Formats: sequence, C-alpha cells, structure tokens
Amino acid sequence: MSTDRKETLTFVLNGLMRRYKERVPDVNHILNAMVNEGIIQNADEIENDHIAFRTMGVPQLGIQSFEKIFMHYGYQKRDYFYFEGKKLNAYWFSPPEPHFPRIFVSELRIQDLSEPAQKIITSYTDEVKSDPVNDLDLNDPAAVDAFLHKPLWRTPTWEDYQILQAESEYAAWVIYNRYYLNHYTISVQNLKKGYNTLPEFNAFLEHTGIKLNDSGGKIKTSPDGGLAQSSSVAEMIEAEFAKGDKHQISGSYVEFAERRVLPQFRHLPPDQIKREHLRDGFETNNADRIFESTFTSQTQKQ
Ligand code: OOG
Ligand code: NI
Repeated sequence: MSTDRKETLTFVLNGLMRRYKERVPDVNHILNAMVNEGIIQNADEIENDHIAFRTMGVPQLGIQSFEKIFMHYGYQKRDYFYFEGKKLNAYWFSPPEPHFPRIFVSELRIQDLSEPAQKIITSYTDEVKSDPVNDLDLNDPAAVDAFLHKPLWRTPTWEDYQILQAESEYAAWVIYNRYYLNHYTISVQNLKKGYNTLPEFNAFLEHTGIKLNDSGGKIKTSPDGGLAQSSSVAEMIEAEFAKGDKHQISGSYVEFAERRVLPQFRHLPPDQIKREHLRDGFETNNADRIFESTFTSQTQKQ
C-alpha cells in the first residue's frame, strides 16, 4: 500500500474518532478511568479491535457503496452475515495492516420491511440520485472526512423517526445518524493482568458507572469460545428534527472484545503472541445482540 493511502486512511479514522468522542462522553470517561486505575498510561495504548457503520440497503447506497471507501485504502471484504429478525446484512473487512481496526458494515434489507416503512425510507434516500462514493475523490482526505459527516438526505421529521422506530430500531438510527461511527471497540486481551479478560474488565467498567447491554447476557461468547464481546448501552444525544423539533435519541456506544489464542498456537509463550494467533472475525449470534445497544429495549431500561 502506498504511503499516501495509509496517510489518508489514518486521517479519515482520526476524523471519525474525533466526532465519535464528542458524541459519546462514555469514551473519555472510560479512558480516564483506565488511566486513573493504572491500566494504561495514556489513551494511545488502546488497541481498537474494530469500528462499525450502518447503512440503508438501497441500490445507490448500502454496503456496496460504502465499502468502496475502505477497500480503496486496502481493506479486504471477508465473511457475510445475515440477521433474519432484524432484517440486516453485514460483512466484515480486514485491515491492510494489523494496527488498523477491522471494520464491520451492516445494511438494512429495505425490501423486507412493510410498504409504509419502505416508502418513508425511500422518500429520504431517493434524494441521493446516484452512488455518492463514485463521485468522491478517495485520495482527498478532507473530502472523505466531510462525506462521512455530512447529511446524505434531508433532516427527518420526528413523526417519520417514530414510525420507523416502531418497526425497526435500526432504521430509525440510520435515518438520523447516517454514517456517524456506530462504535469503536477496546481490545481487552492485551491489557494488564486483572483486566485482560472480559469478566474482569466488565467489573471495572460497571464500577466506574458504565451501563452494559444485557441482551443475551452481558458477555456474548462465540461457540468456539474464541471471541467474547460486551458493549455499553448507547448514550442519548439531543437530536434536532425537521421544523426544529428536539428529542433525545440513541447515539453511539462502545464495545469491548476479548480474542483468545487459537488452539494451534496455545503452546507459544505469551510474549510471542501476535494478532494472527488470535481468533479473528465476528460471530452472528454475538452481533445480533450487540445491535441492540442502540435499541429502546436497552436504552430505556432502568
Ligand atoms: C453492529 C453490531 C455488531 C459486532 O462486533 O458483532 C457488532 C451495530 O450495532 O451496528 O458490532
Ligand atoms: Ni462491534
């Protein structure tokens, strides 16, 4: 990969993280608590396991459009996931170099929704006449940064938001939040002893006042035991809808992941363990529950 592309990717990721930290005060709350606890000396030591985005699955948008951004920087498309109940498709993308985060991108299967919900969504997405990524100069870091943070369609009405939310919490999230970073993920397996497993790290998080998504239990574990994930409940943001209506809605959240050493590498001494020796990828049943971090069933729970 050329230096330019790597630099552009770094710029784009930094821009995403900057807005994300502003929108999700839990991020700095957790990082400060980790420093105070002596788990890390400073925030750059954190390994970001992956970041995630959500999209509307209409022909000119969706994964097929969005993925072109990160594939241009050397990301590779990996496994497909299908979420029947939530009416979603997703893929994960592996990074060009191991210090960059993996990316998880999902899209709403619009055609699986009711006729009225489809009409509402396309009334917004039809404003995007053609795939906007085709018109984007992917070698221009500022242009890509601006694209990821600009509205793709008009500001939704509160009424449309509520109708969508009653049928699909995911649809409501995307109609307002669009390509804002949905979450980043703190890797726990390389933290210091006492905090490097998910049960231990979660105990620390809850002690600092973080509310965890408990759908399917606070820790979601893959059947092979190699990938354990938890997430915070999304923080509420003040959203301004059409006609100046203001309401509190779900913003973004933080995830925590523990990847275990693959069986064939368990004989290696701990100081020789690298990313390629760990369980990679994602897990459908874990992901299915993690999506609910922005759902009312979690955010309105006392
Ligand atoms: C993504 C949920 C899935 C994971 O790591 O499996 C996920 C989302 O909420 O958009 O992040
Ligand atoms: Ni995730």
